[in-house]
Amino acid sequence: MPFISNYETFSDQNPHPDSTIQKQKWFSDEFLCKFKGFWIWSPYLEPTKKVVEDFKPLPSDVILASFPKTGTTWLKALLYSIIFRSSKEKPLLFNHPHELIPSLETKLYLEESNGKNLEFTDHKVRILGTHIPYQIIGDILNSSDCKIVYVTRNPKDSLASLWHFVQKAKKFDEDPWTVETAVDQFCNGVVPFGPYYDHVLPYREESWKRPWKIFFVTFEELKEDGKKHVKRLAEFLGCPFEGENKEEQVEEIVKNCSFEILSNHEINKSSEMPECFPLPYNSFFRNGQVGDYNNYLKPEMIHQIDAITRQKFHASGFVYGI
Ligand code: PAP
Repeated sequence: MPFISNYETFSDQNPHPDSTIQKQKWFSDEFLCKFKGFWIWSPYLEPTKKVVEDFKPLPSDVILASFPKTGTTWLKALLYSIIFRSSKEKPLLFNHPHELIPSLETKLYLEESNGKNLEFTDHKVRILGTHIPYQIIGDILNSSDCKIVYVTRNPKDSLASLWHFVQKAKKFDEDPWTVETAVDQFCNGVVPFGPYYDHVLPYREESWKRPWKIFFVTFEELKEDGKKHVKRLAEFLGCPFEGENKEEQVEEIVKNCSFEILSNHEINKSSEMPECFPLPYNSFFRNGQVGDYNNYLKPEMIHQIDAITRQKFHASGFVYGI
């Protein structure tokens, strides 16, 4: 059975009609397809192409871009809480962040409506997620005055998080997806929306060139000083915190979006499956720690990833990820 049910999955038994598409096994019977230099998990290939063909951001849109497992769910909760903070309703208590803030290629263009349900919100500001790399979606995002928020996370925690996430997807008795394989694939860039390093660097570079357009933040920075970055985000989004109780407002948002609080809402603890995703709501919340990779990656794996991090990040002036 394919990992996802409502979009076609291509495999050796069911090849993609365009046989020129380069494919690589990811795990079990799941494949990644090469698209414009990046590896896209096969069910997301067509939706990604549709985003590229069809999506036109509005100037008021806020786009949350990220590589998978780097803090997307957390940022969705934070952005929603910052932007709609005056609302009396508290939808985060009853709605999963991924449903409150849908992603382009994994939801809005995944379903048959082909992006028509982009009119999903009554709010003046649409917040939309995407994992599509800057090299593919950059021109589209630059075609309007929309704002982009990019979150990243150190490569080893991102990889460990992805490995755990995938373990929930399948019974791996006959064809296990080992940490060794996951590390090798990651180091070779064969990972959904990867290579990871090629995903992170252009968003970072653009945020340096045009800080009014792209806000770049790391998972670790948010963990260290959530208040500081929530204030910065609000300023970037043009809705700075004001008034006598502004410190309390910021504290409240940081607290309500913390792993401890967010992961304890019934909806986020639920083992039910969301409508368009084959993993339960609770699979987006594991432990949200920094450095948890130490519990899963062997020293030689850490060396292998660190060597690439030095070569890709440090050599280009981004001293991060080790
Ligand atoms: P996605 O790209 O599939 O949406 P994403 O939300 O980016 O996934 O990553 C999930 C990770 O964020 C999980 O990390 P872990 O496996 O290392 O635990 C998840 O626990 C973590 N996470 C989710 N919400 C929060 C939060 N509020 N604070 C900190 N970490 C969080």
